This record gives sequence, structure tokens and C-alpha cells, in this order.
Amino acid sequence: MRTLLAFFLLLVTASAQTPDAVKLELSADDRMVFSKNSFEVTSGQKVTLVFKNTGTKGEKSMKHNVVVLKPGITIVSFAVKCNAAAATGYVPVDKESKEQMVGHVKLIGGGQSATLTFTAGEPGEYRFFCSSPGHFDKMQGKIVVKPK
Ligand SMILES: [Cu+2]
Repeated sequence: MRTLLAFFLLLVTASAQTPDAVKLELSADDRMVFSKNSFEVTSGQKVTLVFKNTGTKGEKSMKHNVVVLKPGITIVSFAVKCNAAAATGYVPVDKESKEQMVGHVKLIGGGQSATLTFTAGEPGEYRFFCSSPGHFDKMQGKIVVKPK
């Protein structure tokens, strides 16, 4: 029995050390800062980014989103296009912009949450930010994708 338990624990430990899926948790509220600015994942991992807007003023809370860019794409250059995309939640929908993004979590208000799922691509630094106008200054970070 004890051997079996030890074996089971070993299995659990092993699977936790080499996960093929990872969940990243991020939140923000009316203070306009993200709860985390840096994440590390491994190339090939299935990543689930769960974003919560923890603002407590409901509809009156500041709205936020999360845009994840591909390596080499700078936030400053991309944010200009976001400012002009109010109709689509401050996320541009043209072909070039879509190619520059890994994806995005939609714009949400206080008390809401939303998710983005993607497979971690080539190793590198993937910048993320909130594209609501004027927010990226304080609301930004990076997902570092490590080689397998
Ligand atoms: Cu924001």
C-alpha cells in the first residue's frame, strides 16, 4: 500500500514538473495596473490566460483587456492602431494587425472575467498590454517563452 502511494505521488510530481498545459492568472482593477508583469512558459505548452477585472464598481468600473503581441512587435507601435479601433473593443481587426498578435482577451468591466487560449510558439519575449486608450503605460508586461 505504501509503495503504491509512493508510486502515485511520484506520478503526480512528474506530471507537475513537465506540464503540457499551463494556466496564467492575471487581474486588474481601477488602479490601472496588472497583478503580474511577467510570466514564463515553455514552447509548445497550451497556455490558458485567465483575466479577471476585479473592479468593484460594476458598470462604472474601468474596462480593461489584454492584448498579447508576437516577439519583435512593440507595444507603442501597436497601441496607436488600438486607439483607432474603439468599435472593436480597441483591438484592430485588419489582417496585418491580426498577424502581429498571438490573440487578445476581450474588453471587460468590473466583476467580469475572460480567457485567451493559445499554444506557446517560438522561444522569445511576447509583450502584453491593455489596449484601452492611455492604459498601456502602466498596464503592460511580458510572457517569456522558454525553449522545450
Ligand atoms: Cu486597462
